[in-house]
Amino acid sequence: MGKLISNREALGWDGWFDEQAGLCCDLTSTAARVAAVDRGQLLLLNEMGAFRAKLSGKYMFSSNVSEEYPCVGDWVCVDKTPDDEFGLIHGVLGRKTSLRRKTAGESVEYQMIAANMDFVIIVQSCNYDFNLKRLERYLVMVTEGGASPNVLLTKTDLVTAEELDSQLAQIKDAGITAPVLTLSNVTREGHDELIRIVSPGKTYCFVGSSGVGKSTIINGLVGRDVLETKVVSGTGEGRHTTVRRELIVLENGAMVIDNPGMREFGILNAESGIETSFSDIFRLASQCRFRDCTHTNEPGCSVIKALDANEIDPEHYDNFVKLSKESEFNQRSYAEKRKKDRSFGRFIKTAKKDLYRE
Ligand SMILES: Nc1nc2c(ncn2[C@@H]2O[C@H](COP(=O)(O)OP(=O)(O)OP(=O)(O)O)[C@@H](O)[C@H]2O)c(=O)[nH]1
Ligand SMILES: [Mg+2]
Ligand SMILES: [Zn+2]
Repeated sequence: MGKLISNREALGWDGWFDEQAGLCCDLTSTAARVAAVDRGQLLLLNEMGAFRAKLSGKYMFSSNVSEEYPCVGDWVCVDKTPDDEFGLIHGVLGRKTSLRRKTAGESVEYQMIAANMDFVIIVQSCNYDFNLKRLERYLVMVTEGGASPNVLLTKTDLVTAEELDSQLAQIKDAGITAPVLTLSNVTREGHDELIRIVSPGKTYCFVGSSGVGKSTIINGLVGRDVLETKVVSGTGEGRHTTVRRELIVLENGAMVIDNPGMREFGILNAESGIETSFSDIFRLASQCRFRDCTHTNEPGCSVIKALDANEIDPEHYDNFVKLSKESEFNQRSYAEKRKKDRSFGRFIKTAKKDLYRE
């Protein structure tokens, strides 16, 4: 993180955050960007440099869902004098964009992955990891969070030109309009194009399965091995080399966020993301007979009509139905859980009142 930061704008700050700061920071505190979150302490960056900070007790008590805690890429209000070893964080500024997923397993909670990135680079390796359904799932969540998605296919040295072409054609046929890049960290083909794309002051978040080459790409952008990388088995199973998310400022002033590989990427409340990623289906849906048509078995459904006429790809349609159902189901469970949490909160409050009245 050798790059000297001249001002907050260099870290992605703009007028939008001025407004957010007005809502949560007092005059004595300064803003800083979260570069890493470790157990109990955070690494922050601002024009004073890199420094460590902790959450104030008050902030910890007032926040009860994990989404409210600062994550990589967040802007926070922090108090720190030159004598303090740690800064003290009082608040998290509103997020301009975010990337979050449903936590693994049964629970219905969001897990923040990163915040305030301009672009999310969805990385798939073309030798074993290429999967159109998973790509669509990522695209839904990225779009939902407000950042622009890019697709990056790695390890092109391990497949034939025909295989690569077929994958590119599949992406195009699925109606995916996000820019697609291809790259090999071995032959370095495609590297210059990636370097040309990353601009100063912008933040790029790299996501994808374990072993697809995320950290290798970032090392390539930095120009030296700042991140650990490891050889993976043929299928990429069972290993996670990167264990923490980290924001790195490149020599040219662009910022990149490395992430641990993701196995599961559950979606929650992603209607507008689904609408963007499946815009062809949504266009047809506006002509369905019923406004609440689920496009599965209703009469007068123009989506099913197009499917029967072979105008939309059956797999694309199946994935649309699956993601819509998953999003709706998770959203319903989430709403129920929040309701329960709230009534539990009220119960605690009345219990406390009763206690003090005695
Ligand atoms: N053949 C080939 N190997 C690559 C390429 N890119 C990365 N690798 C290798 O793939 C392995 C995994 O790369 P990493 O960069 O650690 O993968 P990662 O996505 O960061 O993995 P996690 O940190 O576990 O999420 C390493 O041995 C890399 O050297 C590539 O373009 N071609
Ligand atoms: Mg890694
Ligand atoms: Zn319909």
